[in-house]
Amino acid sequence: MKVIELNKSVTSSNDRDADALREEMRQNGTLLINLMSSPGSGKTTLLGKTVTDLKKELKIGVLEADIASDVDAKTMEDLGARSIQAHTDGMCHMDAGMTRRALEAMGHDDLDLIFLENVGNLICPAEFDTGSGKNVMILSVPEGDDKPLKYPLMFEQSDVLVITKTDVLSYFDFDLKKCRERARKLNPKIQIFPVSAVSGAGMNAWEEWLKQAVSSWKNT
Ligand SMILES: Nc1nc2c(ncn2[C@@H]2O[C@H](COP(=O)(O)OP(=O)(O)OP(=O)(O)O)[C@@H](O)[C@H]2O)c(=O)[nH]1
Ligand SMILES: [Mg+2]
Repeated sequence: MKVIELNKSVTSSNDRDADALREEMRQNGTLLINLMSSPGSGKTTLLGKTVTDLKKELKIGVLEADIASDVDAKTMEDLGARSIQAHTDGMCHMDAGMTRRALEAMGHDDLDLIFLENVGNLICPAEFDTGSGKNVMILSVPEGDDKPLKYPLMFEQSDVLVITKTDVLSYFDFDLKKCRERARKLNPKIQIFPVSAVSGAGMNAWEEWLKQAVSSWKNT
């Protein structure tokens, strides 16, 4: 298992670095997806199911960013994705320079799709462009339907909202309709996929969106 220790990028313009990385990934035909959410919302579980379902059709890599440990990268490798664990030196987000270094250490030229599992929290990752082609956020049912009100930037920055753990909806007062309305008020273009990575409900629509996104990324 490869582990890379990253520290804060020293360049002055993260936005410029992010644009340059995005352009290179576009030239290479590799879609980088920045996956953001709270700790424990279900990123690794969703990715595990997604990799298992799509690995015959797409070459997939996963960059796992955490403050410590390598458990998530090990899980991904066991499921058949190329993976690297990036340690962020205590930082609560990935920036474009850190993402580039992790990509280079993993090796990515032959991949169709790469997920960056960002550090778990709903604040800092939304503030730093990683150079990804798409931003995807996860909100899980136990976290509550009020999160768009509390963390608006994350919802504004995301192309897709995956609402996960829908298999436990009946145990919580999570209002799917209210959550959709709150997210769309902040970001009218956001695409929303309710799923359960455990029962598999809704996974098909999310995976179809991914395949479509990879194909349009290659053809633009
Ligand atoms: N019921 C249910 N549990 C889920 C689902 N997805 C994930 N879980 C559980 O939620 C817990 C956390 O899942 P992870 O996938 O590790 O979450 P994560 O976002 O990767 O966590 P960090 O990397 O620590 O931020 C685990 O116990 C999973 O089994 C789901 O769709 N339904
Ligand atoms: Mg994880």
